This record gives sequence, structure tokens and C-alpha cells, in this order.
Amino acid sequence: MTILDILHFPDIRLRTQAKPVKQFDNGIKTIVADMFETMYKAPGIGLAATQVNIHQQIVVIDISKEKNQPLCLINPKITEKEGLEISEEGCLSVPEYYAEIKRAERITFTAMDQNGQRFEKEADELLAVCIQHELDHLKGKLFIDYLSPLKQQRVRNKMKKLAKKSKK
Ligand code: K1U
Ligand code: ZN
Repeated sequence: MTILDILHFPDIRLRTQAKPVKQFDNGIKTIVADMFETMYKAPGIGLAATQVNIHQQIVVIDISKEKNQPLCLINPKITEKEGLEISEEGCLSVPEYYAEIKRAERITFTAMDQNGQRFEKEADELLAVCIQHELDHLKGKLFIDYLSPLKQQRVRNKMKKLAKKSKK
């Protein structure tokens, strides 16, 4: 398995719209396995293929403390949203930055697993937040896009500083 490089804001490739997966072959299984390994190593609770420069609709998630509840979503779609809730979010593509974001409290979603088997589920709390965050990535959207222009500029400045620091 391979640890993939995670793109960092403001990399323009994070703005790419992911395409639906059409063939559930071994190539997809390899991408999914590499994405889980990359997410666990980061560490994170979710990862969208867009973040590792793969522009297909693939998301991996594991919100469990024990890291033993992997969830793979291929071609995911949110079909219902209910309520609104504000919670703190982070992003592996925007390191060391956290912000309060308002999202739907409960969602119903459909997706396929890595064998192409379609399923429908409901989610709330952290899982609902994480799924909405990851599906935004597949559309080229970042959680900081919900912030004011001033806050976005601050994030930009912070990322420039971090990039300079990591080059030294
Ligand atoms: O998509 C990503 O960038 C991953 C992101 C997912 C996410 C976190 C919080 C709210 C919404 C979406 C992360 O995993 S950031 C890291 C993080 O939250 C975390 C890391 C280690 C342990 C627990 C959480
Ligand atoms: Zn993210």
C-alpha cells in the first residue's frame, strides 16, 4: 500500500470536480486501500480522493476512536437534509486551522461500496458533518469557503507562512 501526498490549500487542483466511478475494478480497490492508509497515517477521520489528486467520486471515513469502522463511499449523494448545527471542523488540506461551520444536523445518503454494491444510510453528529465536508471536497469546495473574505485571507496568509516554514 502507498501513502499518498495530500494537496494543501490554495492548490488549484483542490477545486476540481470529481467524476463518477464507472468501473469497480482492482484499480479502485487499490485507490481505496491507499486512501485509508493515508487517512489513518495523517491522522484524519475522513479523506476525499480530490485531496490526493485523484478526481473520482471516492471518500473514506472512520470516525471511531479504535479506527476499526472503515466506511468507503463511492459516487455518494445526499438525498435528505434535516435541521442545522454548528460544529468545529478541520481539514487535512488546510493544516492547523479549525473553524465553526453550519451544516445539516441529519442527513440521508446513498453510495456504493468498493464492490459496486449500492446502499442507503442515515447519519447525524460527527458522521453527518464529516460526510458533508467530504462530499464538498468532491465538488471542489473547501470548508473555509463558508467563512468571511477576511477570515479566508487570514487562512491564506497562515498557509503561506506554513509553506515557507516547511521549505526551510
Ligand atoms: O477531509 C478532511 O480534510 C479530513 C478531516 C475531516 C473532518 C474533520 C472534522 C470535521 C469535519 C471533517 C479531518 O480528519 S481533520 C483531522 C481531524 O479532525 C482529526 C484528526 C485526528 C483525530 C480526530 C480528528
Ligand atoms: Zn477536508
